Amino acid sequence: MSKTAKRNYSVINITSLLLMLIVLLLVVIIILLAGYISGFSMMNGIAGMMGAGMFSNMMNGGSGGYAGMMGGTGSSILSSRINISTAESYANKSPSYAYAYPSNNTVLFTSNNITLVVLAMGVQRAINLTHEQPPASDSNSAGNTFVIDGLINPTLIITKGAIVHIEFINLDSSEYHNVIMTATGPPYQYMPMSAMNGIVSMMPIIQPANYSGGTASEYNYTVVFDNFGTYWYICMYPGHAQMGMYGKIVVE
Ligand SMILES: [Cu+2]
Repeated sequence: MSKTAKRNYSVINITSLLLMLIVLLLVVIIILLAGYISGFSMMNGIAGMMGAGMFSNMMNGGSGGYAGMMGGTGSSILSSRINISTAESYANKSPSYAYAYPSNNTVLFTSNNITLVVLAMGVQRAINLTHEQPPASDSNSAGNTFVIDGLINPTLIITKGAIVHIEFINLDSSEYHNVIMTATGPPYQYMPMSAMNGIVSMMPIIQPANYSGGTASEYNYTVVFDNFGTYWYICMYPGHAQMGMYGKIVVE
C-alpha cells in the first residue's frame, strides 16, 4: 500500500518537472518568435539564456544548474546573417573528413572535430539543390528537410567524443526552423515534446531567409557526443518533425 503511494508520488514529480520544462520551452519559443518579428533587441539575452545557458549546461552535465541563464553569453552565439549564395554552395560541399554515401543516405565522419553545416528548407528546394531524394520518412511533398553534406536528412555516423560545431542556416523562404539533438526517435507529435526526453542540445527557432535581400539567418553551437548510441536531429517547429523533418545520428 505505502509502496504504491510512494511510486505514484515520484511519477507525479517527474511529470511536473517535464511539464515545467515544456512550458518554459514554449514561453521561450514564443518570446523568440515575437522578438524576431518585431526586431526587439533584448532577444540577445533570451537567446543566450536558451542557447548558451540552460540547455548547454544540461547537455554538458555541468553542475552550474541555471547559472548559465544569468551569465548571458548570448550575444556571441546569436544568429547572424549569411549570403544565400554562400549558404547554397554548402549544399553540395563536404569537408575532407565527411564521406557522403547517397546509396544509403549516410554521412560518415572520420574526424573528432567536426564542422556540421545543417541547412533547413522545403523538400523541393532540397531536391533542386542536391539532386538527391529525401528518405521515405520525409516523402511528403509539402514537407521540410535538412540538407547536410549534399544529402537530405542523412544518417550521420560520428565517433564517440567527437566535438561537433553546428552551423545551422535557415534557407527556407517562408518557414521558421531550428535543429536540436535528442535521444528520442520518431514518431514525433505535432508539438514534438517527446524530444525533450533525452535532449542533447537546444537552440532558438530562427526566421526564414530573405531571398529578395539575399541573406539567411545562421546560428552556431557546439555539441559533444560523449556516449555511444543512437540520437536524432530534429526541427522543433510545430508539425515539422511530425512530417519527417529529422535524421538519425549514430555515435560509435
Ligand atoms: Cu522546421
